[in-house]
Amino acid sequence: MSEKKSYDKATEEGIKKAHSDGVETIWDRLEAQQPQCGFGQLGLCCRNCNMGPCRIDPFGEGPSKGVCGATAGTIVSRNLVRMIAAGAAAHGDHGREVALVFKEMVEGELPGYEIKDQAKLKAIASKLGIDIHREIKEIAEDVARIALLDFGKQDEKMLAFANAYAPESLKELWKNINVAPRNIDREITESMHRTNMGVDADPISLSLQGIRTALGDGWGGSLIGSEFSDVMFGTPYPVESTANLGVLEEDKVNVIVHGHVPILSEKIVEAAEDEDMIELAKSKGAAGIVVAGMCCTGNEITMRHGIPTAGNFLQQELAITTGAVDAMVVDYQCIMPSLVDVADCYHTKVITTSEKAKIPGAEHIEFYPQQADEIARKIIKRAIENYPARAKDKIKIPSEKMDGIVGFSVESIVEALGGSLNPLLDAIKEGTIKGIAGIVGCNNPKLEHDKGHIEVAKELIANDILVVGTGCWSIAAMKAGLFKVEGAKLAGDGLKAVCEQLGIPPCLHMGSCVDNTRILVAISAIAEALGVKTSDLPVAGAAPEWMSEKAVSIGTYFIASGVFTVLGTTPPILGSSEVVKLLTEDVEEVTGGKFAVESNPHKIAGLMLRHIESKRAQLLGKRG
Ligand code: BF8
Ligand code: SF4
Repeated sequence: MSEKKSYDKATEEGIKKAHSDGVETIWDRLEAQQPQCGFGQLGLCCRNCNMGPCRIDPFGEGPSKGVCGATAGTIVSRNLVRMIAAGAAAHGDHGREVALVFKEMVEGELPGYEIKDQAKLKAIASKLGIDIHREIKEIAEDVARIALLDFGKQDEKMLAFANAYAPESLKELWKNINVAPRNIDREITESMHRTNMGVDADPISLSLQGIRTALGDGWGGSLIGSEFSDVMFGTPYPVESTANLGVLEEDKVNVIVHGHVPILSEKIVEAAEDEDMIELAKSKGAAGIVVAGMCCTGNEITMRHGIPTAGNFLQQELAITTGAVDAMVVDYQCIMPSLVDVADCYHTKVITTSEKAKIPGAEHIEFYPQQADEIARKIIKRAIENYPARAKDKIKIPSEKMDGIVGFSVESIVEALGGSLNPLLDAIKEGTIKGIAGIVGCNNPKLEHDKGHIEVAKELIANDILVVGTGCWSIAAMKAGLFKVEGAKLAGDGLKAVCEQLGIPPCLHMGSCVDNTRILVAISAIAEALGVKTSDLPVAGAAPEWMSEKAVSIGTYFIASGVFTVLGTTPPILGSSEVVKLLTEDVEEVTGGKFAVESNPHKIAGLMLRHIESKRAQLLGKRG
């Protein structure tokens, strides 16, 4: 556990406020959990059947096998595959929801939604081999059908989306080692089947299924989520935004949207702009309405509309402790059940909206896309009505907030480069930009909040590495000023010159966690343009503060797509040297990517830099 809780002043202030108000936070609960279970940390406990729970003694003194005979390697790899399956399920279910809303919209059943980006729809259709010289509705129907089939088709062929988006070299590799994902849901189901008592016991075969499941996420579930969101809500283009708890305003109704899916948050943003809602807020004594995002649904609405972001994962409780949040509206994923306990000490209404994610003590207003506008207005109204219930003496909003530019989709990056990737490729060849790093993922109270995210990014840009990223990293980067064009002053001379010429920041916000697929798409396009494999590129990834099972799936699809990826917190695999060796060494010979585990930000950056330098040298050598 880290001594200092956060790198971010607003968060430190929030923690102090929580303590003085007698509110328990995530850091208190982490402390109460110490020491955490050693077997669990090593991945050595199994409760997959009721002959157990079983645990393996890592010191070789106690049992070396579970009741059924499962070894450390079997148990660790089974647990890992289940983590991947859960993460892929979260992303896949999100992607499915977006695709289903899209389908119903196309069928004319959802008046609240529309196709905002026809060009993007046609681009997706072209990739899928669909005839685009037809009515938009016909194209949309075909795209929706193919996407939904990727969740349910029963043949052995690769997902249509993976097949359409992944470079040939990767597809060939996946076929050769039999990890090409066939059906997003099937891979998750098969992972659960194989890890069930008495099925797959081989760490290698289990890990390969983990890879196949993760690929079904990155090149399937998440990709579908991102692409359909772009079609319905618009492909992101650079827009100015603001981040940190200081975006909340004392004299306005503050509504935080927290979670992941843009289906609801987009509508909340719209409803809050309605004249009659603003009038209603004024009638209650408020000067207006602020909608602010949190976590990835925050990323979704900031990148498309510049809506401010109140904070990342570890700031969710603290937002409520400002005493100024009138409603915290959540959909699903990364929402701490503790929010209702925190809200109990203030006036805040925690409103759950998804049938899939209810929290005891929260108010549930179920969201149906059929009545999207009506329900969004109802929620905003609820927040407005709650405004007069504030306890004035409990309100204290940290002043910190930072502006920056967000919303760099692949399309907008190409546009910023003047229509093709060539200027970027030239800069990489010349060495003005030495390589590209993706930094992604969560916060974790085991580490100093935001520190890894910011320090790794700063060190990389200082070494002329262009940094792109998503998720809670991007909120940390924004708060630290790394999304400002002036942030380029922290970059090395080469990167600085490129940023100044293009008017872009040195770190580019590519969206939410499902939008990691934008990074996959970008590196695939670069590899194809250079005529090399993704694993030949001067590219590296890191998740310095990850905590979610989704991050395990993300990391796994990156290494299976040829990217060297550093994990900042240790995954529960150290109980099996066989599994550790497989994922941090042997896999590289097969996919070209592998994991490293390192928590020190300076060392994380060092590992990434070394990898990028060596790939650069090889690439330039190869290309003569
Ligand atoms: O999907 S980075 S804490 S909010 S899991 Fe969650 Fe992690 Fe944040 Fe986004 Ni992603
Ligand atoms: Fe124990 Fe085997 Fe059952 Fe796991 S599957 S709980 S190791 S008996």
